[in-house]
Amino acid sequence: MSPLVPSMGCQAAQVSVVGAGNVGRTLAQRIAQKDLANVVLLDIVEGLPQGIALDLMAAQGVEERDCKILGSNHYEATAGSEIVVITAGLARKPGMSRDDLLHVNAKIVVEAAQNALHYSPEAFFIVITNPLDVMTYLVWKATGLPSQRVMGMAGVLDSSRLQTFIAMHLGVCPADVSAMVLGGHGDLMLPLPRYCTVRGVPITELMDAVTIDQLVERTRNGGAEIVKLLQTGGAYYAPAASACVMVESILRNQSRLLPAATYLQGEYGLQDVFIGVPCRLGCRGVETILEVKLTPAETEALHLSAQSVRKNVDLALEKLGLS
Ligand code: TXD
Repeated sequence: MSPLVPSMGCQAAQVSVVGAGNVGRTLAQRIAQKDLANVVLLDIVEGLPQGIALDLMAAQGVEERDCKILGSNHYEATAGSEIVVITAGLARKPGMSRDDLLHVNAKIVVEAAQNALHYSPEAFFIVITNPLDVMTYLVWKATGLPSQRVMGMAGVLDSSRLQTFIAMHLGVCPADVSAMVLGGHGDLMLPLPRYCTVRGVPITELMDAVTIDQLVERTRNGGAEIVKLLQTGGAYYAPAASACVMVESILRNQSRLLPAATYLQGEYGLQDVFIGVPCRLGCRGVETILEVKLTPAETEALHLSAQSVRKNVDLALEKLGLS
């Protein structure tokens, strides 16, 4: 019998996940479970990404999957990635707002993006680190990439939370609910009940205004509710699942219409800001921005959210010397 030699098959796609903490490692697990791509997990802590990667690799046999998962502390290992996901940075502690993380995470994210770009010049960047919309802007600015190749994950998560709360309230399957949350990933996010439906039926026909307001409020505080319960760290299962949907839409060119933090150049009356709006994500990254009709009050709320993002972008750019 001749010995087996490794096959020289086609090159699988590679996704690098910077930050092997809760979100990063859970995302790596989901990508592997879905057989989407090989994964490189990178972290600053020695041994951490290697240990997580080995543990995830050890599950490949029972999962009957064949993704390579590699852990490293060096960016060389990320070379040739199709997608780089940035989760590196600090997470919130109870009582902290996302904006409290601004300066420390800004430095981490900018360095991570520049290092990763050096080894993967063709990559798409998906930013997860908070404060999300600001970090996404900084990655775009620091890399100099076309805006279609840089996006932030938050809207998929916030919409999924609202979807779940609506389903829990009505006692229906979350898969039958469709929800839309736009705006920045913060207290000023903009859930849009008018665009939330259960199998096409607007929720405004299924519940009263007071109930809708309560579900919207719970969505706005969805992250903080979990931070308060956990006491150490924040949510990660739903964030990782949400990021995975974006990764999949790009890698498999699914053209899914997903709310993502994207660069606006006049859309929604906003300029030079990354904020969550519906985007078509495919093999060219952010391929289209969908402008849904907003009421004057909704437009005002979106602009307020954008103003708060821009204020923090200016602060961070100044501190980083990037302005
Ligand atoms: O919707 C969203 N966008 C979010 C964002 C949903 C959930 C979490 N959100 C934010 O993602 C959260 O507020 C944090 O800013 C990030 C990561 O959250 P996670 O829960 O994964 O935080 P962890 O478990 O603390 O992991 C962060 C890892 C940790 O292993 C650090 O060692 C690593 O980041 N880290 C670094 N890696 C590489 N390079 C540098 N410089 C670095 N600094 C820290």
